[in-house]
Amino acid sequence: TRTPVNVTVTGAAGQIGYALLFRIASGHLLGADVPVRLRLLEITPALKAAEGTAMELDDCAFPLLQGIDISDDPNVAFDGANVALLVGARPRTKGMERGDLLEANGGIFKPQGRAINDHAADDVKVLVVGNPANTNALIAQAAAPDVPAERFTSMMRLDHNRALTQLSKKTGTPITEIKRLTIWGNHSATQYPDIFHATVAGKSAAEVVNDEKWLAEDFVPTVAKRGAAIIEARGASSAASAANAAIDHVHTWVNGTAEGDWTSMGIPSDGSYGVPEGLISSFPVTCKDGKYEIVQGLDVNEFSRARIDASVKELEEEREAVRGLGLI
Ligand code: NAX
Repeated sequence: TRTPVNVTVTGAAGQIGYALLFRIASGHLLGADVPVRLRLLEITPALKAAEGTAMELDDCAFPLLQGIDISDDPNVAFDGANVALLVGARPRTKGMERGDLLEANGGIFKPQGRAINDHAADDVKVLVVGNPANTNALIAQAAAPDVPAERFTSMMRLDHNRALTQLSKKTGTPITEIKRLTIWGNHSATQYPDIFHATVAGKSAAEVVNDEKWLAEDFVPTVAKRGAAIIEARGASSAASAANAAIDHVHTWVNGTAEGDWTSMGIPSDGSYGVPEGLISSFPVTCKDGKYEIVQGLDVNEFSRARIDASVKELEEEREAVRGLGLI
């Protein structure tokens, strides 16, 4: 029998946690033959709710689930973590300025980064879901100097999946026939979903669509504002789709991208495509053997350049703000 993989999930009692944990336990995160041990981190007042979710996990009798630990101490929850899913965050509430939001999240992600640094397994892979995800990932990464920076990633896969479906609907092509879509930049309304390198049933997506007005005025804003549209419709933010994207992100990172295709991940920039080094920004990446690489050599046209630059500028401003707050 294989040694179980330790998967730490923060914000385990929240709505994404509720959609995520059952899929991890049933083998969708790492594979149908990989046993897992769940380590749940919650704040003290939510421990009881986390225990309730753990009771339901027990009641599923998942063959792969080797145990569940619950804690309100990051040093305990990240102990031996091979995969860390940082979902819990401080949401923006009415009247809150960006500086307040970043500061409140710094209070969460800095100690968690430190705990990962001190207690996680050597091979730890970190995915930050909690918003502002890219900058929260930067804060955690900066607090973990002993962990290779590239292990800290942020979730852009929900945006990527949203873009896939919009393009699939527009072109009447199944999702499986769409390749090489890219999300660039920040997980925010400035993100840029790029179809200029994408293919639809083997043909250039931009040529198949052939409608720059749709691209600029429909596709890009629909993908970028989808989160708000879900809140408007559902009365609550995306949860099952976010959990699904977290599963996809880690599964792809561990098991690889398909030949000839790529995905989108928020990762520390190496300076590629003019994105300042160190910013955690979304890039087109291929994954193999548990490692990712930025897809190099893509032509970036004027339409794309302006939008990538705008999103990267926002990330730089967030980085400046957390620097000013002493969080990185
Ligand atoms: P919920 O409010 O339902 O759950 C969050 C949970 O985190 C709560 O149970 C809370 O007690 C816990 N928590 C708070 N501080 C914590 C800490 N210091 N340690 C451990 N747990 C802590 O939110 P939910 O809908 O689950 O969303 C979670 C986060 O995902 C939010 O920040 C949200 O903005 C973000 N999202 C990110 C997305 C992305 O694509 N990157 C998309 C979906 C989602 O909006």
